[in-house]
Amino acid sequence: MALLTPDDLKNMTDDLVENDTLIHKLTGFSLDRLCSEIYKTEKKKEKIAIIPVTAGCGIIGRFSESLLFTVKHFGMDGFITKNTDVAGFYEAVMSDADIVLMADDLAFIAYNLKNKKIAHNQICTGRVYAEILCRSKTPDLVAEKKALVIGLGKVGTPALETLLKYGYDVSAFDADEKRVNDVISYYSKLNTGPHTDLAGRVKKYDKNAGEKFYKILEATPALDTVPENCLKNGSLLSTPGIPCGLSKKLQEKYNVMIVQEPLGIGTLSMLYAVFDEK
Ligand code: NAI
Ligand code: 2YC
Ligand code: MG
Repeated sequence: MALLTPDDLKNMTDDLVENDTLIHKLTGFSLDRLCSEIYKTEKKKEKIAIIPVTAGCGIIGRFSESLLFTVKHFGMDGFITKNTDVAGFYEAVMSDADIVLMADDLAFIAYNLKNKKIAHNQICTGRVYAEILCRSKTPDLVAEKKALVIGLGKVGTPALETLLKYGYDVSAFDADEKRVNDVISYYSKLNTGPHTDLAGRVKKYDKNAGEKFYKILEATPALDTVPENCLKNGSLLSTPGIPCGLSKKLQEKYNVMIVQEPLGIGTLSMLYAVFDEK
């Protein structure tokens, strides 16, 4: 499990504001409106408690503060509990919180105490970064219903699923060859029963074939995972991956637009996943 570091979060507030502006330009929706569209939910006046958790590798500097910034930036009522862990959960409930946000090294969740909805960061992150690709409206991007997904882990897999649900043809790549083969064979078996719409539209990405993409999703913890020969001028890279998988040099050479932010976009997706239906 790739854990954030305080250094990953040092520019998080600017990153979130800049990405919100880019997402609005690409999709016509600000990030909170986009999340409301995705989940068909709306915030009311929920009180959101952020509980620092000391388990495993312990508290990550700036993590709770970054969550609080995200909550407040989008106009919601939030606070960080004074206590950590179980005492923090007790404090949240006694403070009449509606939603708790808390993370150990294995899971970062949002739990709505009132409607009992629960959301997982990796699932919600994969979904929102893929939705941004699918809903991007600039002329070239709209025409192309195909995408390249690099990284088929706990974030990349929900992203792949989201692209398929939009009817995209997906080229999939992962450093783990077995993982790629498992994903390809899983979807090729879906040509019977209720999932025929997902069947066969996933193929193994071949770096040497030189196929180019306007829409690329990267969800790996590695550098330089996006190959130059997949890029078009003006490609859109939607990537939760930390660090960024595309070099600055290639980004500038191909005028690549990049949606990338270390925590807030995924967190807002989690919150809208647990809000009440509209
Ligand atoms: P994971 O470990 O479940 O999946 C990562 C996948 O990338 C694995 O299948 C691995 O084989 C593959 N991979 C590793 N190196 C590669 C390379 N050089 N080329 C191609 N594939 C490679 O990790 P998870 O949970 O899916 O997270 C992926 C990335 O997203 C991590 O960097 C994590 O820190 C980040 N993340 C970012 C969030 C955000 O809000 N920005 C939220 C959650 C995760
Ligand atoms: O400060 C705290 O409360 C820590 N227990 C938080 C630990 C978060 C560990 N997870 C991660 O760093 C990554 C993030 C990208 C979000 C999901 N996993
Ligand atoms: Mg994010």
